[in-house]
Amino acid sequence: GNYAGAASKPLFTVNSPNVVYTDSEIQSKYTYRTTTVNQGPDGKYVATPLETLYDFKVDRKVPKLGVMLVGWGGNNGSTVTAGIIANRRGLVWDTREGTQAANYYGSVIMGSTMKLGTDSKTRKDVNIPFHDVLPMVHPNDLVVGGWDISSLNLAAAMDRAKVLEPALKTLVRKEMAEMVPLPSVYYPDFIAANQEDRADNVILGPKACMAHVEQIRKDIRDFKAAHGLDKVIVQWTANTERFAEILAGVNDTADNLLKAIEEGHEEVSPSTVFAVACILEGAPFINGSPQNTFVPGAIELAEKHGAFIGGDDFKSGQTKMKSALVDFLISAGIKLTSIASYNHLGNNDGKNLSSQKQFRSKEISKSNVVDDMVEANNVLYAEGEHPDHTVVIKYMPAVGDNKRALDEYYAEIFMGGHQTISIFNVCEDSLLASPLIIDLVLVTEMMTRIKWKAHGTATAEEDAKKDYQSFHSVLSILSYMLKAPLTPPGTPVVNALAKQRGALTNIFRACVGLEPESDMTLEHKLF
Ligand code: NAI
Ligand code: DG6
Repeated sequence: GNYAGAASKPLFTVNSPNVVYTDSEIQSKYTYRTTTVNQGPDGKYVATPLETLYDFKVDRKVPKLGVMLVGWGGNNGSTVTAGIIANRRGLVWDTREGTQAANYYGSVIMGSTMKLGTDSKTRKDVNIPFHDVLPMVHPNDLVVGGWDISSLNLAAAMDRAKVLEPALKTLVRKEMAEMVPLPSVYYPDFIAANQEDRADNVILGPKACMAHVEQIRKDIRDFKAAHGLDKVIVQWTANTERFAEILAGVNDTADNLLKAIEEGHEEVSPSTVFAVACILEGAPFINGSPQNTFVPGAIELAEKHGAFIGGDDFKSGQTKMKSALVDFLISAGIKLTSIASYNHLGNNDGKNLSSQKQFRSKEISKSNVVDDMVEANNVLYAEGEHPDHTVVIKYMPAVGDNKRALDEYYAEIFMGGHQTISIFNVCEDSLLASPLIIDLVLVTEMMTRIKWKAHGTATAEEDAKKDYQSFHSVLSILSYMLKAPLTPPGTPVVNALAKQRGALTNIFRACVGLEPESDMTLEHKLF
């Protein structure tokens, strides 16, 4: 792996006049080829191939990275922390089925591979770990901290979560017990009333104010200094909040949002206060829950400060399956007509979601995930036509973190026939979410070290003088890990899982001057 601070020797190098490796950077010239379309008055289309030449540069220095979780003492927060410790220490523990070793299963970056190319001799694919495509932080090197409105230390929090095996908990208990969440902001109206008994670790004051923003900024700075970190990334894995109302003059612009915080407006949520603090502090902020943390004013503020944000809502079990299955059905030309999705779960997330307003946030993020696939198929669906889609979530304490998700997909096939697909998905919710938390951190950090500039808008000399820029503040590249991907204002949302992975893979490839993986494999067809 790569160790913090070192630009370690990469697993592969690219042999091309367009790619230059220096000690500190990988520089590439990359031609992005796309297609622009015009519709004529006769309704016919003209498709024109378009080329843009970009310079990319990747900073090769892997930083010492901290991650601060809001909701650190929750099921996800305690599970991901124990998981990182277990991996870092290479732990092996007893289970009733035998020994189990720590792993990063479920992490795209740590557990999956990417085709690098075709072996010149054997003509077989050469696949490499995703983590080796660019010089990325290794999760074992992450320093974890964060906030929670509950004061339990992380060892007690992992007991409360009831996710991990006792033998593993024993091995990490000492280290976990020394980790105590910082006090957090708590505005009771935003989460379920049934959470109140947890809130014994709160920064005083029941609604937004600048003092809260400043306290969070100070917490980030102190954490950075205490651990000698180069960068900190903050992630919301706290309770699902209700939606904030979008109000003119309050959260519609960056200036209004800052004013609303100063004036203690009641429609500013804790998660938005965290987002604002992170944006002002230059720490990337990712929202792992469904609520509208990124009100228009927060997005504008991020753009103004060139700060990275991403969201919303981790896409772990049922929805990940949905965004793959619906992609398959509709791409196969099968007319999906309804999806009925039921969940029951018994963890604290389920308890919070048993309250109507918080459920509504989740219902929205779980419901919009097929829109782009339906809209893209104007053969099967008329304008405005949409499959029926219902989402039900019930709190069932007995099943704890072992969420049950039952889905029925009903589709119309050839000549009026029907296909019914029924899925029963059982999984430990936090064991699916933890690797996503890691991926979101690793990819976000990587994006802070990639810069680009475009050619072709001026002369070669003027192109050369242009400054490099960062990607847009809203990191839609994170979509694969998120249910309701946030995209730069005015740009489309992509939910189809294969496309989301394609974007992630191919942007990483472009940064080292490699063509997108097109899967055409002409080398195996034209010879
Ligand atoms: P949890 O309820 O166990 O943990 C949430 C933690 O946040 C609690 O410890 C709570 O005390 C704390 N908290 C609440 N308000 C806070 C605030 N203002 N500041 C700091 N801490 C605060 O829930 P879990 O299972 O860890 O899930 C966390 C979030 O992630 C939920 O919103 C859930 O909907 C979302 N999520 C979880 C997925 C999963 O697969 N586990 C997938 C998608 C989203
Ligand atoms: C039940 O729907 C509770 C939710 O928090 C989900 O478990 C969580 O959002 C994961 O959802 P999904 O659809 O990605 O499995």
